[in-house]
Amino acid sequence: MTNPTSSIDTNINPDIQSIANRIKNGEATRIVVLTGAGISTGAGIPDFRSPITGLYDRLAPLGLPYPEAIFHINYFSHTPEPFYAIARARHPRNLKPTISHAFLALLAKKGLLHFLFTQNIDGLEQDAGVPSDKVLWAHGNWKSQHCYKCSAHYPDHLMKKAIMSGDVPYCLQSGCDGAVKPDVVFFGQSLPAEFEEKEKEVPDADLMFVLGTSLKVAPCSRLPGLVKGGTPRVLINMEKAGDIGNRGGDVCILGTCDEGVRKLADALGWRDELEGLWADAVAAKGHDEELESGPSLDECIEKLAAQMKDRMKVSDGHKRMLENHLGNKFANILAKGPASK
Ligand code: CNA
Repeated sequence: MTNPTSSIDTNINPDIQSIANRIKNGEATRIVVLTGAGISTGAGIPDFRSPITGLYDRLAPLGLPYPEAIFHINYFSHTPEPFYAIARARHPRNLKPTISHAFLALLAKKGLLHFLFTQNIDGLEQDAGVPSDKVLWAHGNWKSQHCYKCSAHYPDHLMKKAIMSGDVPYCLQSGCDGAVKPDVVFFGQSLPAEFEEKEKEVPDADLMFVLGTSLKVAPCSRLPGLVKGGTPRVLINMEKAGDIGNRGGDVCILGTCDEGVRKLADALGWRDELEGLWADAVAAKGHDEELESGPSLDECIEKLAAQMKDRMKVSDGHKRMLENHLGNKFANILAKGPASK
């Protein structure tokens, strides 16, 4: 069977062609890119906000106070269990970069990528070959971990054990009882200091690509607004996002990121080079057998929901026992009458 997305498109949309012409004519040499979870859904990592397939909808059985709670530092500080219960299924482990990640690597290879802001924590940009000095992991990544309380480093091999078992790892420093957290920026935490520096360079862009993001999480959501008026902004996403499309020069390529970058590559005449770069990156990605096996995300959620229900039953049981106990005591007091002085 032939893959319809793999054949070269000769019927190119004029908006896409105009962006490609800009690049081919040397009018776009300082390209700034912002990526989000939608660039990695094709690699098998669910995004947050897509209905049904997104993580927030799938977490519903847990009855969290609000879906973001699992990634909020305040919630994690007293209830880290849900985060670790699903950590193994969400760990980027053996996931391969998508052709969209390879497109970014190709921009870098051609000297056109000024800078990439990624909101993703999966590290697939680097796996695809984007040089690390061209990327800001605005929300951190899974590559290291520290105690959320005292910031002590926690060893990689113990972290891997925790992810495999789903048990919360705790700080090894004596006297500290803080949970260990991967160096992912949680809601309620600050972004890396470098963000403010790099943000200042966005107005220098002569083209901006925004791929796979709902633009609902600040401060990255404000980056497209910093691009100078008249400079083209290209959104490649399943749906409209932010105000992209409202300015002259904006182009919205709606659909999957992978389809969108293939169309652009066709218009640029880069298609074969892109497919080759992608194939090499996929082949080069290492493989960790131990992390490969394990329950799926939905199985992890189901198991945790059952545990939470059991705990509720226990606390309901305690409540009933206490009510009975207090009820009996109260009845005894009433039977004895008021205590005499
Ligand atoms: P989001 O709010 O879940 O939005 C994702 C966007 O991508 C939505 O507009 C979707 O319609 C769109 N989308 C989904 N799949 C595709 C696809 N194949 N092609 C094109 N568009 C698609 O996620 P954001 O990134 O906007 O929000 C920022 C959060 C998400 C950050 O804090 C991340 O850490 C977090 N996140 C990261 C990952 C990851 O590292 N891969 C996964 C899930 C969430």
